[in-house]
Amino acid sequence: MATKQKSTLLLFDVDGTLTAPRQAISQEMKTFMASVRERYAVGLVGGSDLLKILEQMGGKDAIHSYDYVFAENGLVAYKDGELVAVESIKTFVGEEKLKRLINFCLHYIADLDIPIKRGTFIEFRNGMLNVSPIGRNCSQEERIAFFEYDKETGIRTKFVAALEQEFASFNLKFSIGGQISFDVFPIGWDKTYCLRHVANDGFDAVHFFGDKTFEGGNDHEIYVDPRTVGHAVKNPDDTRKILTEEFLQ
Ligand code: M1P
Repeated sequence: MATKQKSTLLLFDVDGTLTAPRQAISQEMKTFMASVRERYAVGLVGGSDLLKILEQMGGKDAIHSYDYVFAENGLVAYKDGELVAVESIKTFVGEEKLKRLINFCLHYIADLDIPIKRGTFIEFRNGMLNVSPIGRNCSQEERIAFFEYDKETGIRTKFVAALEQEFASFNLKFSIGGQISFDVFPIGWDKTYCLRHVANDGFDAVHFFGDKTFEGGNDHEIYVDPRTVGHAVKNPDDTRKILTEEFLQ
């Protein structure tokens, strides 16, 4: 077996790249990623918060299964299982602006006539807000139904357009990355944010793998960033195929 190429970092999006959306990683993929880590430095960068990422990656111990775990795009950053940085949207944007934004979202959702609504319409995270018209505590079936409904009606796209217009001066990014929600964070706090945490770690190359690399997708900025070599994948099987063919020979 080749020795670990410590000078190369492989960074992976989570949903749609290592797992099905919001689902747990398969045992097969978990074992495969462990074998990749024998040869390369490996990191995760997800839009979700840490709890959700670790849940998907097999539980709390998963923090030790990767060299880096970047939750909320790297606004919450772990290296070798240790917390190294946390950024706060509250401090950065300020309470007054946040309140206006949250009030607007709650009014907008209240006026939305969609088939069903559940609870947790806004999830307040360290580095971002996550806004969901149906509510985050919908069931898996309700999630899929909303995703299909949204594809037909563009509920989230219209919501984002209204926010972009109303809050044009706030320098915020509204990013549709998953199935039932969108993320709100200051411009620049997309997945490229995590790259500052590896900049001084001596890597010759940083490869990024993501499924939403198209313009408007939440993997786009880091995929096209000159500091990374981008790989667009279709799903976890495709990720494995590319890694096997291009990195594990
Ligand atoms: O990782 C992509 C997105 O996953 C979730 O989106 P949803 O619940 O809408 O499928 C969220 O955690 C979101 O923040 C994240 O960007």
